[in-house]
Amino acid sequence: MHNKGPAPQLHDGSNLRIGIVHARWNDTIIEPLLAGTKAKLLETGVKESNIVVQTVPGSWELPIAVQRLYAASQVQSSAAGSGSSAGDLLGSSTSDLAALSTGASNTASTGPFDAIIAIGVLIKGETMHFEYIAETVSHGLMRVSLDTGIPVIFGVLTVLNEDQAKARAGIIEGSHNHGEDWGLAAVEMSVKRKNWA
Ligand code: DLZ
Repeated sequence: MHNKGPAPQLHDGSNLRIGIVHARWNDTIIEPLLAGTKAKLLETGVKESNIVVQTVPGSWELPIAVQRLYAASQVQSSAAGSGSSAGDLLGSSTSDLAALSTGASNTASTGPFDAIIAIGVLIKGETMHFEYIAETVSHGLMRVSLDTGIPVIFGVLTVLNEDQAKARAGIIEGSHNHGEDWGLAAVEMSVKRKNWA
């Protein structure tokens, strides 16, 4: 398996606040990707209470969710103590990934996110649907990143079949979990963005 991700850099995530929005399509692939992402965030020192996880139906909904989640976190930090949280804006999670997607971490912390990770799995079907969603979501996420000035990590697999997805989610023996790269990228880019401000 040649695809092992970027050469890792170690950065301290202990002062960071990270949002994750994931789609609920292809949840058997999403689940290990989300777990890999969270594992790396925690490994770099990001506190559990500073990781907010929200879900949307499909990848198409990721750009608007990332945009609103970030906006809510900004409002919240300027009106600290109001009792609302960025998590409230998108409602509570109802996915089967409940253990990873809900809990105290969704409401405990406040303040603007340093980065948001968008996770989805698009698997090509028989129509042009895949092409439209993949291209539009990619552009949408980049637009949100540049408009807000915060790193939006592209955790969207665009694959031709389920086997390719499994091979990028660490499910197949010896394969690399790309979620781990996304967690590390969020921390690295958050730290670098603060330094470049
Ligand atoms: C409709 C659809 C299809 C066919 N395939 C996927 C997919 O592979 N991955 C994914 O995340 N979402 C898919 N969706 C759902 C769309 O992203 C979106 O949620 C719906 O079109 C409603 O806007």
